[in-house]
Amino acid sequence: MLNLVLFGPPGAGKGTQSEYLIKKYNLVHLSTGDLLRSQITAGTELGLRAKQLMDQGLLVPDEVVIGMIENKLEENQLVAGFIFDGFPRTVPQAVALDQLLSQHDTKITTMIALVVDSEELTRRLLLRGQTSGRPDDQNEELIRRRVKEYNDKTAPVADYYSQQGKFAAIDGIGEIDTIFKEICYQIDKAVER
Ligand code: B4P
Repeated sequence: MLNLVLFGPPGAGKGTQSEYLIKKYNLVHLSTGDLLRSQITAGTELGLRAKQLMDQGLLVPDEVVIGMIENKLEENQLVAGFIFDGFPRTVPQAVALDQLLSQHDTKITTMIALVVDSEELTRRLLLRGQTSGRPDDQNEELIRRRVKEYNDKTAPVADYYSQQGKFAAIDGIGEIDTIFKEICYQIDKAVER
């Protein structure tokens, strides 16, 4: 199986690149952000609790997102692989993911990190906020809080994969197609290892 973690701060291009990657490599796309937003739309209790945190630019509790991923792995047993988009966002989530994958006799192939500075992230997210209807994209202070949350809690996840020799960083500024080609190059290299 090919199991990718697509990593980076909010607005780095994870969702954007995932759309191309799932087609090229025939992967199942697991975006915890999308899964949480569908719970919010469905008006579930979990969705209501998550919305309160997401609207403040904060992460939702680890056990909530780990449970969602666990369910999705159960539902998709005979697939070519997964792309994890926006997950893991904390080291405990990364540890839980390794455990879940090993129960399914598989593991992470590599993590690809998209590197984008905070000014460009703010510009992109405010632009997306004009049409996305996402409350967390509509206010500069909130976007800065999301980036801070990323730097405090999520950035250490890169070290976790780096220590396993499964990490590649890519410049996330530039043409979407150029970035996609660089990601594919890094994936193909990791598969050959
Ligand atoms: P997510 O849905 O994961 O949202 P995101 O970080 O904003 O990234 P996204 O993938 O949507 O954006 P992209 O970079 O593609 O998370 C939302 C919230 O959910 C979190 O804040 C948190 O509260 C919660 N959550 C999710 N997962 C969690 C977890 N595991 N644990 C705890 N909480 C969790 O794109 C951004 C914009 O940039 C787009 O408009 C795109 O068009 C543009 N763009 C992309 N590439 C570009 C390029 N190369 N040049 C110019 N623009 C580009």
